[in-house]
Amino acid sequence: MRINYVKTTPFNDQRPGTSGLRKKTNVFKTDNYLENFIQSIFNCLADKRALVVGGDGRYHNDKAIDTIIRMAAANEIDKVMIGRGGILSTPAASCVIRKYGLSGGIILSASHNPGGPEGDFGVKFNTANGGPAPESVTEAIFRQSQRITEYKILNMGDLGPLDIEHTGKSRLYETQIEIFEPVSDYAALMNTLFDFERIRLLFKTGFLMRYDGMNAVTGPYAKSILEGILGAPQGTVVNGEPLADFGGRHPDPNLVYAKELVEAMYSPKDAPDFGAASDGDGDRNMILGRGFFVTPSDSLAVLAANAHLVPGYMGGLKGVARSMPTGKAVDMVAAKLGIPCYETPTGWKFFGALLDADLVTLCGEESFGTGSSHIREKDGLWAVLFWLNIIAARGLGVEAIVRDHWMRFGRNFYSRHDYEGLEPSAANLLMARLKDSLPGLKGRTFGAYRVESADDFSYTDPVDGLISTGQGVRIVFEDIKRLVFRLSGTGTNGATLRVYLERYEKDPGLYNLKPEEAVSGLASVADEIAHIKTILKRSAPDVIT
Ligand code: G16
Repeated sequence: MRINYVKTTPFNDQRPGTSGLRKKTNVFKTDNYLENFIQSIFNCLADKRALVVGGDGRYHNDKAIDTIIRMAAANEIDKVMIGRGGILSTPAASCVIRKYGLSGGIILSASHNPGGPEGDFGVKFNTANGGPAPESVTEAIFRQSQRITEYKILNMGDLGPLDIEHTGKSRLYETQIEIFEPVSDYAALMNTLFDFERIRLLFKTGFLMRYDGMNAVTGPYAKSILEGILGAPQGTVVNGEPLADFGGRHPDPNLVYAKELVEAMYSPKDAPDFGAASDGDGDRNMILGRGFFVTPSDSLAVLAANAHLVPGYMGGLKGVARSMPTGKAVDMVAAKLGIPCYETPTGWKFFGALLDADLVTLCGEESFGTGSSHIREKDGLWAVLFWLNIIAARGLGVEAIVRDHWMRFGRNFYSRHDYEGLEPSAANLLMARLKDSLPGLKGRTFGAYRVESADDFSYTDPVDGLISTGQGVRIVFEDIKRLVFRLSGTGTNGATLRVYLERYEKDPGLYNLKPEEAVSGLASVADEIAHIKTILKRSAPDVIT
C-alpha cells in the first residue's frame, strides 16, 4: 500500500449550501469532483483525531465511502468510524460524534432530494459539536476547493475496496478503522429521553402505527426501535429497507411525496392511529393522526407545550427557536411558559449555536425538521418518539391533542407554496423587485390586508454577534398575518421560490377551515405584491404543503 499524490484542478462550484454540497450524482462522478471536496475538508481540519463516515444508502454511497476512507488514511486521520454497510442517518452521525468526542463527521446524503444515477448526491461536513459546519468553516473549505492542486489517496494495490459489511476493528495504513452497528448508540440515546416503558404499554393496548421509511436510511432505525425495543407489531414500519434509488420515490416526507402513507392514514376503514415518515437521511419528520395532518409548525408547538410529560425534558425548557419562515405557533407556547423564543434564518447551524450556548432546548422548522439539545441536527425519529410519548402519557390521539392545543393557544393556519425548476434569472428578478418595493409597502392596504411592516430578514447571532443579511423577505399584516418569500438553498434543478403564508385565528368557529381556504386571500396578495404569475410565467405553485 502506498499514498498516491494525484494532480487536480480547482472547482468553482463547491460552495456548500444550507446543508452541505449538493449536486446531481453525475457531477459527483466526474473526475476528481468528490476527491477535490474531501481533500479541501481535510486541508481545513485542525483536529485529525477521529471522524465518523456514513450515508443514507443512496446510489454512489458505497463508492464515495471507499474513496473517503482511502483519502482519510492517506491524510493521516488517526481513526475513522464507519456505519456498517455505509449506513448512518444524519442524527445518528451527530449522536456518535458527540458520544465519542470525535473531531467531526462526513455524511453522504442529498437529504430529501431523490437519489440514483439521475438523482442527487451530497456531502455534509459536521464539526466536533455534532452539527453542520458553521459558515466560517464551509467558506474555508470552499476557498480550498478553488485553489487545490493535489489530493492524497491510498493506493490499495490488488486489495479492492475495504469490507464495510461486518462490524469490527482493523488498521488501514496508519489509520484505525472501526465498522460499528449504526443503530445502537442512537437507540440508547433515545432510551434516555423517552418513557419507553409507557410507549411499550401503549402498543400493548393495540395502538396501531404506520411508519414509512421511504426506502431511505431510517428503516433499520425504526424497525429496531419501534418493532424491536418498543414492541410495535411487525409491519408497523413500511418501506423499511434502504434502497439506492429509494424505490424510485422522492424521499421527502410531505403530503405530496409521502402519498402512500397519507392515503393509508386517510383511509375511511382501517386507518392506523398514528402515522409518520422520515426523509432520505432521517433528519426530517411528518406526523399524521387518523385522517389528520399536523403541520411542522404546529408539531413544534405541541412538543414544546407537552415537554413536561417527557422524561428527557421534564426539567423544563431553556428556550425554543424556530426558523423565520416557520409558523409562529411555538411563539405562543413560549410566551405562556415565560421562556425566550428565538427566530433564526433557515439552516440548522443557526440552532446549533443557540443549543451550544444552552439558550434553547427545542427548535424546529417549517421544512419538517424538529430537534433538541440531545444532538446538533434535526431528528426525524426522535420527533416521532416524542409524539408517541405524549400520546401514551395523555391517553389522547393526535387530532385530539392538536385540537386541544388550538383551544389553548389559537390556530396558526399555515401553508407553503413552492415554484420549482425556475429560470434562476426570473427567480432572482422577482426577489430583487420585491426587495426594491419593500420601503413603500408599510401602511399600504391590499384588499382586507394592511401591511404593518416589510423587511429583508437579517439576523444577529446572540452568541457570536455575527450578522446574516438577506435571509428572506417578510411582510407582516395587521391581525397576525404574514407572507414570507425566499429562494431555496437546497435545490439542484434551477431555482425554487418558496412563499410561506400564515394567518392566526383565535375564533374556534374558524378552526375547521382548510388551510388553503384560510390563506387564499394571502395567496392573492402574495401575487399582487411579488408579481409571481407575470414574472415566473406560472399560474400555480408546483407543490403546496
Ligand atoms: C436543509 C437544512 C434545513 C433547512 C432546509 C431548507 O435541510 O438542514 O435547516 O430548513 O435545508 O431548505 P430550502 O433552502 O430548500 O428551503 P435538509 O433536510 O435538506 O438537510
